[in-house]
Amino acid sequence: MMSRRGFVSSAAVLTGAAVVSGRIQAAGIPEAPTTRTTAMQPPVVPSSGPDYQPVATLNGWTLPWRMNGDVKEFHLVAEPVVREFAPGMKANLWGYNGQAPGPTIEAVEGDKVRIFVTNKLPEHTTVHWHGLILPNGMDGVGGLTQPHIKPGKTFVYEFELKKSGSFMYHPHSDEMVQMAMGMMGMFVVHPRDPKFRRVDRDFVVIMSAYAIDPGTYLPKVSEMTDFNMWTWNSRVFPGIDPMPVRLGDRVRIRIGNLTMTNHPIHIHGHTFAVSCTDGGWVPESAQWPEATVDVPVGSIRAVDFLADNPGDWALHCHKTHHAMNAMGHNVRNMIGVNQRPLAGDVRRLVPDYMPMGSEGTAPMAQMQMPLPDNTLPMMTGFGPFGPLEMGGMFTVIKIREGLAANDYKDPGPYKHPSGTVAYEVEGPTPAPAKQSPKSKS
Ligand SMILES: [Cu+2]
Repeated sequence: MMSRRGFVSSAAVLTGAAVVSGRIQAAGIPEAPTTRTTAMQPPVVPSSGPDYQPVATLNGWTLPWRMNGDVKEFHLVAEPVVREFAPGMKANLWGYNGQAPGPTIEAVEGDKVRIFVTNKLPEHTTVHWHGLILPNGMDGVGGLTQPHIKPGKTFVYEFELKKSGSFMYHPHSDEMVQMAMGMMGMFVVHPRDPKFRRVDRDFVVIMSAYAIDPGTYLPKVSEMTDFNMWTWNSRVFPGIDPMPVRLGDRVRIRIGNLTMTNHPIHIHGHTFAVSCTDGGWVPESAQWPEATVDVPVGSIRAVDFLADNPGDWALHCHKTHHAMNAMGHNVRNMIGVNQRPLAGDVRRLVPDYMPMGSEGTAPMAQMQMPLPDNTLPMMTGFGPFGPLEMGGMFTVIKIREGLAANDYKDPGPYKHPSGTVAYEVEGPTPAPAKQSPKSKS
């Protein structure tokens, strides 16, 4: 990732010209930082202006900016990108500044922002600022509020951030294709009052879904229902960063949904409450505890919780097909079916044939089955006790004592205090006691 300090200082030279003319000239466009890494970049601590707790974008980054007078300037470049979903699978997507999703934009309530958008796609685009209150002509709906941004052209969006909260950006132009190709990002506006709803760790996840046939690289953009890659920040388990958290931290997870269905997001070992939506902050008096929060299509739910229970806690979509990778949809249910007599016949035609599924699909997660190129196992990932049999929208919140404030390194597996892990009964299992008819009351 480029150095933000270098970006800010080189940009200072350009200050002035644009402000005087009122209309931006091409020479006044800030450089567009780009990154190709899927490793989470450290949160960008504010060096000027009001203090805030910067967000950590899983497998992502925050877009650097420059100050031009009293305006914060950003530069998004819409372009084709290659995104690794997890080691072993890449997809040809469209995104911003080298990645899909695009970088998270962070600013402060009351900031004036100027966002340059350069189109390097083969077709026109726009950017809609989802949830933000702004002048109609800055809303980014192609054809309705502005002309489309043609390939090779740069447009400018300028507005003041009227309120803090959790927002998104995405095209409002050939939406079905451009969002199915991965074009989206989060837009976090921090409160001007540094103490307002302050947390110690603030994670950002945007959910997108893709239909990518095993062995291929390109999403099927006209798919409406049958997606097979359910992603957080265009990553799937085990490619999704864990969330390292210090015991006692107040934690926020902002979850945006730009897929075509809802996602009930479930936390283990804790309860959380929805603190913010893409409409704004939820008053504390209107919150209630939950262990699962449904994130509807085209919306954001930010959940807050106190990390008071150390361990490795799963966080995942509770739709089981969304916590697995491709190939899960057309498997026949063979549980209880004796396939042995048939297997010999099939092997005469297909010598490598292996009957599977009579005892469930867990055995598949334990063996390294041959897969087409660029295809992830349906159920995968290993933990200290064995296979996790997961994929898709799944990660682990790792709550540990004594982590440093800005330490987001994976602390490794949790060391359970002795006597706190489920264990096997020793000796033969006794037959269950039968209830006698007489004991019925
Ligand atoms: Cu889901």
